[in-house]
Amino acid sequence: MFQMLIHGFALFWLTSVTTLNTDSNVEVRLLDNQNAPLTAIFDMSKANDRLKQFVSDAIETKMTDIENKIKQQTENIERNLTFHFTEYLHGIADKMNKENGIVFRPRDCGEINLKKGNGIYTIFPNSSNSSGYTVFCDFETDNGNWTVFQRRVNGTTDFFRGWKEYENGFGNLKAEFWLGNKKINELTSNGLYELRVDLTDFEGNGGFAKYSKFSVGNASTQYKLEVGGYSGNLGNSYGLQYNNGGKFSTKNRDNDPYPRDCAKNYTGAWWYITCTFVNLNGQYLQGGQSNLKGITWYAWKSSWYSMKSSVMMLRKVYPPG
Ligand SMILES: [Ca+2]
Repeated sequence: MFQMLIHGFALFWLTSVTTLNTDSNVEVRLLDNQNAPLTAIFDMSKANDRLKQFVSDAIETKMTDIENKIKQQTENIERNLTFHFTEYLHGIADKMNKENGIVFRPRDCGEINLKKGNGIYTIFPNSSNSSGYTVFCDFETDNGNWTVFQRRVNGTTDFFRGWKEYENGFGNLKAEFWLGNKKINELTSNGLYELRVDLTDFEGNGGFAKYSKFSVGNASTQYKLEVGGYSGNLGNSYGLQYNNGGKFSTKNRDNDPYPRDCAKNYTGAWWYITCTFVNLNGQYLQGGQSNLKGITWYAWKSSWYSMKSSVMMLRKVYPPG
């Protein structure tokens, strides 16, 4: 009879245990409350250890089962979250790729995404020109993002050239070059641009001029210069401001109002008027000679001192707001 009672209790207990589920603390507590008198009865009645072991094993098995279920559920949640997160990341990546269709066609050095230091990059200033062309980008000077369009360093490249060559450009982007009036026009037509000029002399001094407004017109304007908003230390009153509104002239194309031919007199090619205080495409002269045919910026030296190096570069101005 007693044996049967024990079995009855055990059965009741096991039934309770088997109904236990993961999200029911109430049932666990209930079970605990039931365990206390049961255990007491077991102890008092000296129920056989085998049954106790059986019950204990049953609980443990169930707990392990619950544990596994929780583990599985957690894994499912993790998997779902990972899946959704991955989907989300793919979504972002796709969006970025679409945008990169534009980003990977930078119109100037400022729009280049992967800036791997100063050097040569391909840009696409004109949307109708699908192949683009290469330019030298300066990402270091004055917060970078400059597209370089002129450089003189040692006189290895002849700059006393004709109209077509100045129109299309010449020289070596890594050394001395003129990017070309067509390209300079195209570049400065993409918005508001600023100009920076860096010069060095043969004594180790450097100077710069910045113009907050810079553009070069198209061929029909004879690549007319518009420049304004000077800052820097090269000086402006006998600087480039004088050339504002000037048409471009070369040794075989005289567009200047001077009765004679400025390009020939100054052995260069520039936006001469009558004629100029700045002549950065003039002859490369060694050792700081004073000669108006040289690479000059009169305001800086108060003379026709010919520079050791010259760099001209442009950058898009993003108006605030
Ligand atoms: Ca003339």
